[in-house]
Amino acid sequence: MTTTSLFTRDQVPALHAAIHDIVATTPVTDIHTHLYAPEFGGLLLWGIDEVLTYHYLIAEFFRASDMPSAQFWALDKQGQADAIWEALFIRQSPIGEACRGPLTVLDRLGLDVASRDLPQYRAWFAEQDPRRFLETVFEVARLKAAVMTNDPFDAAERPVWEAGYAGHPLLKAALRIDPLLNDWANAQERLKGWGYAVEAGLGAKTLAEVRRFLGDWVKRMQALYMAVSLPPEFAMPDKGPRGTLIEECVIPVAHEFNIPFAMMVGVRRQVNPLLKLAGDGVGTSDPAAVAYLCAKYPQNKFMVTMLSREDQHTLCVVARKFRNLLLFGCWWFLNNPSLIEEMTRMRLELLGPTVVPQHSDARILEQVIYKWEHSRVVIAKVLCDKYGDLVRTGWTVTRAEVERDVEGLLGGNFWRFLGRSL
Ligand code: FIX
Ligand code: ZN
Repeated sequence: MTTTSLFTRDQVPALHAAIHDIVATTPVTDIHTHLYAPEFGGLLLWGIDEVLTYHYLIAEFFRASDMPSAQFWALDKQGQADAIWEALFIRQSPIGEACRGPLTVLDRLGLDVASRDLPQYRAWFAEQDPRRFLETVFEVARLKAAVMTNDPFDAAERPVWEAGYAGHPLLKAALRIDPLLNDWANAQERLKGWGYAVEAGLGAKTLAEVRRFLGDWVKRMQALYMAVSLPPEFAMPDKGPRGTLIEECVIPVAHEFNIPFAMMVGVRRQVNPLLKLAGDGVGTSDPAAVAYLCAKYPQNKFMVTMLSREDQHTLCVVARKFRNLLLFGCWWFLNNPSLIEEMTRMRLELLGPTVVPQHSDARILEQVIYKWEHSRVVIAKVLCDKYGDLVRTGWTVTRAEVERDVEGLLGGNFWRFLGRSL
């Protein structure tokens, strides 16, 4: 089949086959992950014990097991992985999405899932070299690049940047500024310690110094965008520190460097602190805050994902009004086949192919294999319906047109929104 293949209303099965093939094979830019380049040492998580102790699985473990949380946290990584394997994979069937993930990973890496032989899986992973393995995993997942989450407030990460880390061909940087926008009192102390003349009150001199801080780190990281996660209460305008810092510092610096400001809205942190990283929850948010920023700053670019299912429709309508807004991903508790399908359908119906339907949010290297394979299948299913409806009107579709649209959905739209190419 060539790129000029033309599909008519009489060729829906062939069209569907082409869509599945194109979505499965088009290289992805994964625009939000928590992966790191190997130069960041232990920050790049990989291996079966990391895969099994992913915080999604830890949350599920505490539902399925009666082990006291203190006992679980006292175990070493391998002990935790053993406990999770036993509770979620052996004593019940691993039908949840977070459980299915590791099984897809093992199978696609060539391991025997049917054997249920965790020690054998461990032995296989122990033989891998992280640098080569990173490339292997990106090949298996068909990723051409992924964007990291880079936090200058992180004591483990910061020194790598300060030592002159020079970048990685597969992993790009994004400047994450949660501590600055969500905890100004502590951030101010940190900035002062790093030589920025900031005071608790947000006077003109302090705001200028915060802008200098942001600019320094955008340059140092060559950040593709700045990003923050925000609680359900996030509102704009806001006369408090967060609103002031966004309007007086983040917006002008983002404009100066021509990079988007990404807002991930709706996370209620530490609903159950006993679960540590697994203890965060969700609340509904107000997409009007996004509309306010898009309308007031038309020369700025915004990327937004919202965590609650309830906010998705209103957010789509906001995006219809503002070309400076790029919707992305099915974040966290939304990254399940049924919800990816619902959201992708709604977005394509309201916004056409002008969105980035998915990011992986991978924290552990191998997760990109399952997160992308599972999402690609759902995206293809939705696209089959959409292109099918199209040709049934009498419109014709070429393979090249589907390839063009899918390239955009799987990352091209992100690069064009940035005004850059990989
Ligand atoms: O804030 C974020 O970027 C979230 O994605 C993470 O903090 C969260 O823990 C996660 O891994 C969700 O998938
Ligand atoms: Zn994330």
